[in-house]
Amino acid sequence: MNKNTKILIVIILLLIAIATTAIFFNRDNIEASKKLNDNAIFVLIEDGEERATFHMAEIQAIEEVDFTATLRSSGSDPMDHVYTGVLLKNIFTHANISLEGKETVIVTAADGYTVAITMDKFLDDDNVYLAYMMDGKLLGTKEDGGSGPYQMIIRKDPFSQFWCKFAITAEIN
Ligand SMILES: Nc1nc2c(c(=O)[nH]1)N[C@H]1C(S)=C(S)[C@@H](COP(=O)(O)O)O[C@H]1N2
Ligand SMILES: [Mo]
Repeated sequence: MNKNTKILIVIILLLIAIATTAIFFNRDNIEASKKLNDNAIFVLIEDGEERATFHMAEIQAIEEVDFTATLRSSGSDPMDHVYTGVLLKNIFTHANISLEGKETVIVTAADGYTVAITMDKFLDDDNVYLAYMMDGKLLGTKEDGGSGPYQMIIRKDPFSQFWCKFAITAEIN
């Protein structure tokens, strides 16, 4: 074997090693994001105090509904989608948190985004949802280009900035 052939073989072996490592890391990533979805918790806060945490399965067990809403994402035309989720107020009720005499609900996201919801909207029977699926697919995380695992949707709101992607907590005051 001449010197050039040896160098070529070393380079090829290195490339194979790099590719293999990349595949392994990617597989880890896929598993990690799946876990993140399954383990995704949503926290309820009342007057500054953490009152309850829910996993996705627990939220799904409350009262899962399908509803349509118009997604207004920047850079694309408004699009109707079927979302799957639970009325946000039902999650509070499920945690035995009273909705009476309260003034606002504030939803906070993993990226620091917050949305305040007035009580009249919040108490509506078909408006403020915590969704985890769109068109039958999990919303996914910010890391994999999704808008979840949870997204707060105000379906009657014409202003898309009042929806909250990557929602992690809701505080009632
Ligand atoms: N967590 C989070 N939610 C968010 C935002 C955001 O930056 N972070 N942007 C809002 C705005 S301004 C819009 S128009 C809608 C749609 O965002 P998109 O254009 O990124 O799809 O999400 C809203 N919810
Ligand atoms: Mo926006």
